[in-house]
Amino acid sequence: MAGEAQPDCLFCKIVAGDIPATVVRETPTTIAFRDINPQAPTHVLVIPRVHYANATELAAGDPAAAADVLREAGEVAAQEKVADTGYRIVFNTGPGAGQTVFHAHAHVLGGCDLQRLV
Ligand code: IU
Repeated sequence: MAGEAQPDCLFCKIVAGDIPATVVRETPTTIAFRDINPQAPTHVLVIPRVHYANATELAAGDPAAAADVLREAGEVAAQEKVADTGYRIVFNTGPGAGQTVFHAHAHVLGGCDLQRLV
């Protein structure tokens, strides 16, 4: 059922504590942890505890959790001290956009000059 943990989902396993992650923030609805393959000095993933395949499905199925993810992305930026210099929030959506883990997540990137794509 939509929103329920998926046994084969790596991020559901992080939520369950079955796979380790370097957690930087937690709320009742979200977890933020460092990306294992950082693309910037600050590269943190913010995930909802509920399982949806991507950000669009999360927003449709659980808008409050989607808002929590976005709010937490800003809190991560502040905590990582990249809020003043600027940061990027990225939701890769679909394999063609580079999504490899199909549990909604925001990439929070900062701490360097980020290449401008859009
Ligand atoms: P993507 O938007 O689906 O491509 O992002 C998935 C990210 O999850 C990617 O940057 C990985 O480095 C990262 N990641 C992680 O931080 N920890 C993990 O255990 C796994 C992937 I699997």
